[in-house]
Amino acid sequence: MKARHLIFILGDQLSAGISSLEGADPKRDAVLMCEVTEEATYVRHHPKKIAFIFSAMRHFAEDLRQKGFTVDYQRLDAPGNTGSFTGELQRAITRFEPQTVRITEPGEWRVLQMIEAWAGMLPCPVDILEDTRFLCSRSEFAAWAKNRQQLRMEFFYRDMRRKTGLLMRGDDPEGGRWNFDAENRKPASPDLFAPKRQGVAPDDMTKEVLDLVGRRFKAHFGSLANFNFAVTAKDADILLENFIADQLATFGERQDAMLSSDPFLSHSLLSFYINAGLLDPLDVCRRVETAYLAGNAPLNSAEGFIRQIIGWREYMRGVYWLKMPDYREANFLDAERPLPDFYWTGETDMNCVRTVVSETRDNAYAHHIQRLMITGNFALLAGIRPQAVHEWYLEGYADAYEWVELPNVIGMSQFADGGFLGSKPYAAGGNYIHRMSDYCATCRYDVKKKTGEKACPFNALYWDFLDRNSGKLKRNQRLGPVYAAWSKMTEAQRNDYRHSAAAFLAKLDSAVSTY
Ligand code: FAD
Ligand code: DLZ
Ligand code: SF4
Repeated sequence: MKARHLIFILGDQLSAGISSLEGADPKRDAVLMCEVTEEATYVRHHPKKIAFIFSAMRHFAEDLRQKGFTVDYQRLDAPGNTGSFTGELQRAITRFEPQTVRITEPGEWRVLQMIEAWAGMLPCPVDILEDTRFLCSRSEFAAWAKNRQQLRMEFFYRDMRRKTGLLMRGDDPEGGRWNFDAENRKPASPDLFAPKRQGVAPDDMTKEVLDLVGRRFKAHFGSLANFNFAVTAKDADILLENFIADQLATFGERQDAMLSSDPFLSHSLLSFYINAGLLDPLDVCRRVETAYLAGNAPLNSAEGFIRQIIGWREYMRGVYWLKMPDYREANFLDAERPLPDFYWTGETDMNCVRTVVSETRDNAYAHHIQRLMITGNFALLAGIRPQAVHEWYLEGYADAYEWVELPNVIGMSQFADGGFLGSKPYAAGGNYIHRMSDYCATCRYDVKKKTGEKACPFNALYWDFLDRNSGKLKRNQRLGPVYAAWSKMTEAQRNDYRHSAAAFLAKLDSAVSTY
């Protein structure tokens, strides 16, 4: 078949309404989708993430065929698969001889560079279309950010509320406040009556993918066992409905809590589907708003949830495109320690870190506070190189694409951008973890002890981090009270912290990653 447009759909563009398909004509246009080694291995993605994407891609291709489209779908193990987007596109062009290639702008800077290079090497033009699944385009965000010395999510979020009308009463926010976070910082206890989380049993197409991924990506960190992700928009929608019915009401109050017996608490587990295109972010928010308006969820839950999506998610994307490519190399605190081996093995006596790493390995998921305040916080305090931390997150989570993962890691979690994205480092000692989780109760370390071999390592590391970085952080207004507390300590106390941290870090350095 000769095609008018060859429409190239990437693995995180699985939305029926994707801009590259707008106005497409099944009689005249063809679709290209391809599984390629380059995408699966440029970092060693978690096998569950690869399986999710491949299976969702195969199901999406089937849906397009049902709609009458010719879909050129190249499986990873298809004979002749070149293993790269560029190679697969070149092969497809010889088959379809299209007048133009159409593609929606990719999520990652790396892929955009690749696509922009196609213009000079292909026999036809390449149309790069805006990704209209985001509320705020790249240029709109750049205009918002222009002339601001500091960006703050909260102000951006208010604009997105006004733009969408979500939870608005005329010009005012529902409930008289923009943000109900103060009500969302409670610890949790196990909820024995919580409805069981529903997953989706793999169908034959998914089983075939699981077999392929199990064989090809054995060496990657992570387990394929108990794969139960939705791989179609229809099933993702059912999981969204379940979340709204069963968890949304308690989302707010349990948002910052961590429990050994419950890796998911009241979180939605929807980021995989939103990021890959199976769920539309604005539609998700509208349905949450409807549940609130119907009296099925309190405002602190609905507002908190909607803020994560139209606030944080959009803000992260905006910052990513504004700051790339330099953002990836940012290292404001000059942190140079390699990533410890236990980020891959989970073998550490720190119960909190062990739990989160093990859950990440098993589920390709950890919730926000686990990512921020356990594995992220530890890396920040220990001075791990931000780029190594970035790679770990990009590999470990099934929802990880650089546009959202990188600003969360480099900016929010590691403060490697020096405060461009957030106002202070998310650094905390053991007390915070003890207050928000039950991890400390069964830990070999004592969270109440400040220094010494038995003391919780987060305690001395916290003060040592502030001390080590005081030249760069001392003037940060939000850290004023902690630096005041540090200066009130006796020199002997301060030295105690320094020595304890040094002893711990020396042990850490003898166990660096060999993965
Ligand atoms: P919920 O807690 O139910 O939240 C609802 C939705 O809000 C999520 O599905 C997601 O779409 C959005 N959201 C919440 N927080 C954020 C945020 N900070 N940035 C962007 N969107 C947000 N999120 C990713 O999607 N991909 C990543 O690779 C990723 N890496 C992260 C790395 C670190 C160090 C940190 C601190 C956070 C990261 N996040 C990332 C944000 C957040 O942790 C996840 O979006 C969330 O845990 C996904 O689980 P959920 O769907 O159950 O979220
Ligand atoms: C993450 C990923 C993986 C593992 N594999 C593929 C693939 O084989 N084919 C594909 O089209 N997309 C894949 N993806 C998603 C891409 O990495 C993603 O589309 C780009 O990084 C742009 O965000
Ligand atoms: Fe983590 Fe410290 Fe608590 Fe152990 S005592 S679980 S290391 S915070």
